[in-house]
Amino acid sequence: MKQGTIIRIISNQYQIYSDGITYDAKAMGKLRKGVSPVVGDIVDFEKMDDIYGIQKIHERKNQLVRPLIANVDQAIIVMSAKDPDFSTVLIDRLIFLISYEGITPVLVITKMDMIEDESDPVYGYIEDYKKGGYEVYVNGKEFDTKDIEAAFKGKISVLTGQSGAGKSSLLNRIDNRLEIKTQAISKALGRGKHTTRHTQLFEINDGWVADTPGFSSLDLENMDVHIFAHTVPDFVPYVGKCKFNDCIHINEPQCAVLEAVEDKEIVKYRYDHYKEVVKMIQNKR
Ligand SMILES: Nc1nc2c(ncn2[C@@H]2O[C@H](COP(=O)(O)OP(=O)(O)OP(=O)(O)O)[C@@H](O)[C@H]2O)c(=O)[nH]1
Ligand SMILES: [Mg+2]
Ligand SMILES: [Zn+2]
Repeated sequence: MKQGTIIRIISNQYQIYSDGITYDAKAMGKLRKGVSPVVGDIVDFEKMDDIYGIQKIHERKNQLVRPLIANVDQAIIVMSAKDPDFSTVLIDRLIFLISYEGITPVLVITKMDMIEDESDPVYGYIEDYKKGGYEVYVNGKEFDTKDIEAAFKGKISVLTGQSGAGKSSLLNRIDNRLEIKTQAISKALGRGKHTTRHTQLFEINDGWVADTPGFSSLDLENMDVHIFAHTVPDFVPYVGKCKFNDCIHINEPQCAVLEAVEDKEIVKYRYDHYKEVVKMIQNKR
């Protein structure tokens, strides 16, 4: 029996990477009745007559639904400085979603080559996110990618962000042998479809990076406001310090998060994005 990682799925054909070799395999009947393997799964497989069969899926550390991928160590939020416009609302929605799933968010701001004005507001936003405790990388055409490659080392990373943000282009810049299809945004957005359609893992720096069709909206139906209040990374240093254990940092007395916003330790617009999502979750119930 061999063990490997599922790096790609095309209809019911699974590509498994194991010890430097990629195998094509099928899911065995006994598996298919229960859970289907997804990209990122660690599986046991063996040769059956002329094909390889997946016999067992190892327990998942976590799982994202859109994109469908398991065992993610970190999610790279790719946001363009412009074209499409930089949006703190979008970044924060993705941070909330990813953190709620127990996955660490990392930011990459692309298309910085298109920013000419040194006083562009994007620089201020980058500082705000750094201050919030996030790892932030900037990139663009002709930029060096060494720092981002180092961040991929030994991990399973998933790229996420709106269509046209430059996710596939970033991977091509890191390794030009990948030759992933990219497309000018006017076309991509005009059709309302992503250029990248399938989730696939690429090997970069002893790690795996998933290029995905990207954007995934908040699944408010399934979000619990109390869990949410404890998983926003910016708030983590403060949550234990609120007067009430079940504080959701909206209007409770002696709330350490509200005090931090007051003291400008937490950036106000970022707190407001949190508050909007709390209201949205509450209105769903
Ligand atoms: N100037 C500049 N253009 C870029 C940069 N990154 C991407 N682009 C352009 O932006 C467009 C969209 O890039 P893609 O890499 O296809 O975007 P994506 O995020 O993979 O989009 P989907 O697959 O649709 O989700 C392409 O025309 C790229 O050439 C960059 O850093 N600088
Ligand atoms: Mg793409
Ligand atoms: Zn609080």
